[in-house]
Amino acid sequence: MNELGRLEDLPQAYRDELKSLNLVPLWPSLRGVLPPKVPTRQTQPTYWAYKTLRPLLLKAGELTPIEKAERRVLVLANPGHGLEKMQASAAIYLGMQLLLPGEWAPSHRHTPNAVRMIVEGEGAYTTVDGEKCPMSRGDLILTPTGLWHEHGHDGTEPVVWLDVLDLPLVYYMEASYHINGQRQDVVSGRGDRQYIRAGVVPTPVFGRSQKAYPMLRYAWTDAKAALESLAADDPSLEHVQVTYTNPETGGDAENILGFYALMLRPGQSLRLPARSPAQVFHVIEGQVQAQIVNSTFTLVEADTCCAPGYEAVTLKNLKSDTPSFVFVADESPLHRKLGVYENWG
Ligand code: 1HN
Repeated sequence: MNELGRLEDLPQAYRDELKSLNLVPLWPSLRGVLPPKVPTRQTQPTYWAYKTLRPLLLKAGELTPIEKAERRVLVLANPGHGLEKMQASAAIYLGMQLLLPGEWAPSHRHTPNAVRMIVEGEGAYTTVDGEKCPMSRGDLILTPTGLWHEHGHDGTEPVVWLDVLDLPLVYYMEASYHINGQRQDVVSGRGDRQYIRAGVVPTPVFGRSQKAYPMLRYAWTDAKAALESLAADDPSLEHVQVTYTNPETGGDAENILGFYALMLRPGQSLRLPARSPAQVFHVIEGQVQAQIVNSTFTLVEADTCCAPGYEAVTLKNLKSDTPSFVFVADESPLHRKLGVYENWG
């Protein structure tokens, strides 16, 4: 390939004059911003074990009262981006949040979209846009951009969930901000009850929901039943996966990140093709080995890992007699909207 001129090749006086005028020559940096064939990725394959993270999160519960935290979270940060950037990938933020019995995380709304995947504990709930959503292990709860949300806990044990946000992207766009609010009044009507069966949606006077996000809670019992039914329907089906969708539009549940649940049959090894979006894997049930570039991670329940884009990933169910279930988050909706989505096989 043709070697391009370096900054040092230019006379110092010329460089100084450019700099004083806020001008930069492109050619010394061209290969950096536009590398040949494969993008440069700071996202490293990274693994976070729940067993090691959990005691530190509970310790945060002792060290920092909820009033001093608003949201008590340990961020799962990718060292490739620098820990202080608090990103798992270019567009994905991950955090493990702890809410103790009786605690209250006050109402606010913000521009980044969030979802929560409930990891542990019963009795907590989040109120989103007036809808009180109970939290149980494996449930997915949306808090899309702009909707008020707050968390409460009427139970007796700590509750932990995984937050997945598009914060890094929205922050990069200089579009990230929040507004604090009042405690919400809980309204009647719950999307997880209204949209109880796929293919059959409520039609009041043959109209449709006016809500941009008609379904906010996706119970794990329902997602798991869908996966089991899909697997039983076709024993030869390799990729037993469901996408969390907006039941009114059939599109992705949120605008920027995509969310999926994947079932690995007993002993199954599944190769996911190299696609442009980065991905996150979180084991809801079972035990899974993830092969990502040169790393091999063994994930037990509640463990999480991430993979850079443009790399194939192989997931293996380490359970030989039971299925394993994985929650997946990725950047597909973003890549598709931007027109940069690719599947390299
Ligand atoms: C947020 O609002 C929550 O509402 C959790 O629970 C994590 C991380 C960054 C920015 C906002 C929440 C967050 C967050």
